[in-house]
Amino acid sequence: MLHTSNRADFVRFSLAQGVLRFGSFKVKSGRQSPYFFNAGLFNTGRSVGRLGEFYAQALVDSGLSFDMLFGPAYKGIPLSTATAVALAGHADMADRDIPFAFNRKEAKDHGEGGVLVGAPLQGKVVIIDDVITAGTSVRESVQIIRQAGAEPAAVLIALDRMERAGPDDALSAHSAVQDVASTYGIPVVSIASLHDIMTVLADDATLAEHREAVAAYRSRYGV
Ligand code: OMP
Repeated sequence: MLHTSNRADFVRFSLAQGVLRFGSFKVKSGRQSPYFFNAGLFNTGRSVGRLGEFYAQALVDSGLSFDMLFGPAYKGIPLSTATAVALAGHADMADRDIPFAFNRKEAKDHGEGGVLVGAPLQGKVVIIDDVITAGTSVRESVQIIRQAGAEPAAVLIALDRMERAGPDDALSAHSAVQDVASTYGIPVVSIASLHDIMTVLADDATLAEHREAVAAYRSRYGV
């Protein structure tokens, strides 16, 4: 199955690039996580090109209909660019040439001006990000897209950590990703998830030492 292999292949690729690491990491929520995914380490031409292909494949596999991409500053800028390039070369996209746009963090008062750069926001827009932690950047993107009269159609992320939001003594029943989907009424598509990381851990004997900590973290915080 192509879908499954795109997911597992992405986990293996992230491991090979040093983007996905096992160990002990304090994450934004304050939790001590046995793994960390640092998308900023896709930092060469070849690796960001391959990353774009993984995003493009996940979007095509989702079957969702869309007109363009939006990448929130800063991290979303190379992600949306690389994904648009990959979509242009994707066999299932026929002759479509997908436009993309991104925002500036600061509005310019000279030159072309404004906060938006790239193609005009119109139609069904896919927001591209790396990891959703609190959903702040998604909220801003949804506002920007709606203000332009366009329609947020989906959020496409690299990794869904599948963990419940909230403090330890009052864990939410939902993950940040599920909250984003229900708050805005749009699907969140991920290239891979914690589930796929665990599949690769189970398959790869060289990673056996990390299985227990990841499984324990998932049973404590997982959805
Ligand atoms: P936003 O702040 O919602 O854009 O989420 C990105 C944050 O997630 C960054 O602050 C990262 O430190 C964090 N993060 C990862 O990038 N990868 C992880 O595996 C876990 C986290 C996290 O802190 O939850």
